[in-house]
Amino acid sequence: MSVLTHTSPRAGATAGVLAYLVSAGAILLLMMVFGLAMRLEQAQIISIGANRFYELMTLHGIGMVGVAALGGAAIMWHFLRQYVQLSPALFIANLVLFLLGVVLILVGVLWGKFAGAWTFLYPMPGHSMGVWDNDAAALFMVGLLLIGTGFLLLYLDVARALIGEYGSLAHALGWPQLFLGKGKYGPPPTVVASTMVLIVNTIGIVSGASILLMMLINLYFPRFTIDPLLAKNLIYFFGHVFINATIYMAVIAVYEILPRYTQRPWPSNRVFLAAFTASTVLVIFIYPHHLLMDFAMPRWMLIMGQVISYLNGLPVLVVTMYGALTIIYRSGIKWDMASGLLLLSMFGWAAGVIPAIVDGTIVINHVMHNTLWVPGHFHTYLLLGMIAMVFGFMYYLANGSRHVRAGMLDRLSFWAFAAAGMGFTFAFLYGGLSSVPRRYAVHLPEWLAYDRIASVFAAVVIAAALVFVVRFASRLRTARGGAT
Ligand code: HEM
Ligand SMILES: [Cu+2]
Repeated sequence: MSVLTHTSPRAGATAGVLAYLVSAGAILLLMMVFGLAMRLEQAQIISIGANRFYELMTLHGIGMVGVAALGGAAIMWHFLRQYVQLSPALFIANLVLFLLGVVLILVGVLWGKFAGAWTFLYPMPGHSMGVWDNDAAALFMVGLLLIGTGFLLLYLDVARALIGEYGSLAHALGWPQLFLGKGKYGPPPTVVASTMVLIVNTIGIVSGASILLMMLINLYFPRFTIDPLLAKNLIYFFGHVFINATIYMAVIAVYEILPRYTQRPWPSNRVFLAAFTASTVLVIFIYPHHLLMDFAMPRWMLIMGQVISYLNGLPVLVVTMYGALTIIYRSGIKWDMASGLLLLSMFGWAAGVIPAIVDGTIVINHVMHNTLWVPGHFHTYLLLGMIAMVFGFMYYLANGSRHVRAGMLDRLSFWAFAAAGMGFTFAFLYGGLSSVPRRYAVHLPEWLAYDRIASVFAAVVIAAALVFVVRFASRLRTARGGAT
């Protein structure tokens, strides 16, 4: 088993990986524009009306989660392929199902006017007060089911490949090294992270699919009712796990690219293995932090949600930060767009976790939860963390998997993205501090200043993202044939 991760024979991306990234880039830009439109509506600069706002909010929420999953899967698949035999056909099948799902969702929302948010909370999809009909809700939910099915197939293939190579998932997580002291280092970080993601996401997707099926039956046979609290638990379990898994897939870019740049290995020592095993368990039990306001929930579950919220993200975040800093320190690394974006992503991820820990505290949650504080938290770690990792990976491929000095426009876009991204997320956090509710199409005059400043920052973020995506799309040929 190789400890060194920078000795891969081939580094060029397959057409499948490029198709994933081009799709993710295109959908990302569109969803960012929808996000800007929402902010402009709240700022009362444009007026699209509340119904349109909630349609865009639904599309933006689900679309961005999808983009994150697609980008993360591309990173995971690209690097995991060095160690195990993955099926290219299933990889493509997932993309096809994804795009089919996107079409159904777009039709359900833009034509059918479904606007029940990406969290499709029961019983809202079936009780629209005349805004949309059951078929629109069904299109949205079937679209989600298709997307979930695609990812499930992908993860089953990952499981098959990992078990084929390492014997069992426990081995792939490095348990013999962690618990039995067999050798100093476990499987490569990419293998460990992929194993974690496949375990938690398979459970998450199956829960999501089961509640979607129940709700689809309920739409057409309303006598088949569902316990709303059970539904909420299943939905948030699925949602929490699925969006969290995206960052554990994307962080593989950090584990693979920084070692290549610094010519230093990133070994999976015991601390690393322990962090991933801990997170594998914790990410499953943490989701009640979304239900802290539901008084009908058993008290012990809420306390568990609070306590685990403090613990969950930290182990992997800390070992990754520590690993990244030690690997960079005195390595003489030459900075370029890929390594710069990856370093920014570490910062964005860490910064985004802080407001989450604050909000995961029950007494604070009762005041903050339905405010813009929460979008402030997740936009920080998703936009400046997760999406920055995807952009870093795009540059890495676009540069032929080599270090390439960044040009003026790229550099300018980098700093614009970082600065405006922070300004944009701070505007959400400040809104939260001033008790501005989230998911409101109409804002009070006192709140408009935040909305307007945020709109300017959002426009700058979009311009920078456009540069990143166009740069990548124009260098697909280099990305295909890259060499280390
Ligand atoms: C230019 C970039 C972006 C802009 C302008 C933007 C804007 C917005 C706005 C205005 C909202 C609604 C906030 C509210 O009033 O409740 C929102 C919600 C949301 N955004 Fe973004 N966003 C951006 C990037 C992202 C990214 C990169 C992601 C994830 C990868 C993301 C995921 C979400 C999610 C999941 C929601 C929650 C929707 C809901 O409450 O149902 N956004 N965004
Ligand atoms: Cu959560």
